[in-house]
Amino acid sequence: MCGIFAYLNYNVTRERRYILEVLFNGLRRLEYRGYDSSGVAIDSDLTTVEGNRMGSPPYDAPPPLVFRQEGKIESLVGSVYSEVDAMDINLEEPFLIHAGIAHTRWATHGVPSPRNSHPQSSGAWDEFLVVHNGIITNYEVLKETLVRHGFTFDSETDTEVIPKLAKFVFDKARDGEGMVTFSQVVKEVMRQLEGAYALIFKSSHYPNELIACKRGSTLLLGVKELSGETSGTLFHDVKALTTNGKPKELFFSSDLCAIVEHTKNYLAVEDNEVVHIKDGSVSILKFDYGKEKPASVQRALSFLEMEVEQIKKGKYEHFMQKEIHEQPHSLTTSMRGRLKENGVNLGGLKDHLKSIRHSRRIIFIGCGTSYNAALAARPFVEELCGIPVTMELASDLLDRQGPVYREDTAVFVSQSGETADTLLALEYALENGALCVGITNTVGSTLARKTHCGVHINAGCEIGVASTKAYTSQIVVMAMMALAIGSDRISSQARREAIIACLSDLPSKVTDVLKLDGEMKDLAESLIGAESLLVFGRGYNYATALEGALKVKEVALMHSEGMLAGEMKHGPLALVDETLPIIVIATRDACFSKQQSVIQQLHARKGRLIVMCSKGDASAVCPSETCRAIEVPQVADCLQPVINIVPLQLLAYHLTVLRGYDVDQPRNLAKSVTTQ
Ligand code: G6Q
Ligand code: GLU
Repeated sequence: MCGIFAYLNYNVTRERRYILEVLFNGLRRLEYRGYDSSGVAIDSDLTTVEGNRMGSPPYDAPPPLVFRQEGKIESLVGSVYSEVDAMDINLEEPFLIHAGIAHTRWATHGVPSPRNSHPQSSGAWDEFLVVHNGIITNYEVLKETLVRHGFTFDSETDTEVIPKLAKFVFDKARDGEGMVTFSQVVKEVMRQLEGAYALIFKSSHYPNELIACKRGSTLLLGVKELSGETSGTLFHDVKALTTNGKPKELFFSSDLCAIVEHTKNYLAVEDNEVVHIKDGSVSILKFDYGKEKPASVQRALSFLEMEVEQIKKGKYEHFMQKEIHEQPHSLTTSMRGRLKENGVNLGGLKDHLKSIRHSRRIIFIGCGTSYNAALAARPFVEELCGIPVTMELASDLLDRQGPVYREDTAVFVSQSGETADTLLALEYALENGALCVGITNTVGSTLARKTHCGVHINAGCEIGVASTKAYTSQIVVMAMMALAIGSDRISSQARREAIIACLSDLPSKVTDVLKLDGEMKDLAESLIGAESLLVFGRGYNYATALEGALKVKEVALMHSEGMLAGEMKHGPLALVDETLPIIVIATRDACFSKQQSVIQQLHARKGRLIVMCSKGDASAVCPSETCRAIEVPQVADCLQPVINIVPLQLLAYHLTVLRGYDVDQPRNLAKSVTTQ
């Protein structure tokens, strides 16, 4: 949800057009997260500005050019180029050093509109500009104070207090001692802000400098040296890397997806840090508000294990389609280096396995698809670990303030690692003393940083809002986690070995099940006009029913419900007639005969049946010729959910395309839900 991007070139000449394109591309990479408006700020020059503005600005450099637009990024791009043209600004003008900032906004305070878009400004002459991700909770108080000091506000955003506060602090300091550094200004602003945020500041008083800081929201810095390339080395000292005057490019982003095409050397900014780029060097100050003086910190750059191909569609039409089809590969990368013949090796968990084994219960906590993945994992975690597992939707745990104890292991599952509800539940579990384990796809995410230990699912960047490959990789990672926790139980050794053998074979089985693509498209055609869809599952595949229905709901915008088949007679049966399509998952496992009986009962009520069954079972499970079968390869019962979800993902995808909806950015949804 929403995104920040900034680009600073140092000692390397870049034309204004090039700079704009880097900023626009950064925004395009962030687009998948969801947004409603966008904006950029770049430098002008005196000649272009003086012809367009009245009076004499109180600046140390020409005021910047700020562009803001509601709607899609391409409408911002179009309007920037036509405004630039109208203002007669030279797009080929070269800059040896330049700092540009950009933003995609997901409105929290004030409707989506150009005036509420970011960068938000300190006022006339745009002396301070800010892009912001998050919410400032005390903005009303700050606004009142600033209004009393003569500031007037142009937007309805909470953000606008930030650049105005910066100007207030700057003016006051200048009137007093005369000199104040950019980081001193931001430090003072930060001291006054409450809430969760990631911010980037640009100011004409500090030309060619940028400041980034955060509390809560994610912010990453990418560093690209243009001579003496740094790639291949794992860690660098940021200061050493950036104080040598060599040409370089620096990027700030809320997401690694926008950085990877430029550099793989990055650093995750931490809470209460102020990262200052000046003269091509990066300095980091960490504020501890109990103490007067901030401490300067040295940080190492990390190396990003991500390929540029992951952020491109390649031969596919949509990211969701690409991500469904790359599951054999994503599952392979999730297991790479972790699966051994007689066990698994999860580096991020090994020091905590003993504590987990001693815990009184495991609590799975997540939202949406990640919750469903945990639900799919629950039966085998209970079986292999012998520890009771309870399930919590993060928002519900918080609403109830449900009991969490020191003896609990709380496992947080989140693709993005940034979902606000999940992170708040994490804070709650930490306060209550539980051992907190993170399962996430996002290296450097808040979840990865704040949990005691965890496992990255390594599924690669997931761009489609509808989670697909992350879901299957989450299940596989939780299977490996269960194998690791239960590895001291001699009685289940044979079962563990069988699961390990099946895991190795799983990518090829997923390749098989993907061959159903054409069949699922046919099925989607027959369902285009349906108003509703039910999916019945039980046991290992109760989660498959929920997740399949969620996929159809969120992208195809069709009402669909996943239901526990055991509950059918307790209500849902009343809905059954010859028009309502019902998918029953009846692959071979301990629940097979119960599902056969469900099929018979639905058939007896003339239900419009579609049955998912194991290969070769179609004639045995379909009670009539009108019943459609989806035959899938059979794998170990506990891993069957990884196979069974694939045809449902394909069905949701084709239904969406056929119904003419946006596959990758469904209506009203964002990839990471960073508000409660
Ligand atoms: C699923 C959606 C959504 C998502 C949740 C949790 O297709 O993307 O249900 O799974 O919003 O997100 P995280 O897994 O990032 O916490
Ligand atoms: N709260 C800010 C606004 O509404 C920022 C929202 C965002 O994160 O995009 O403008």
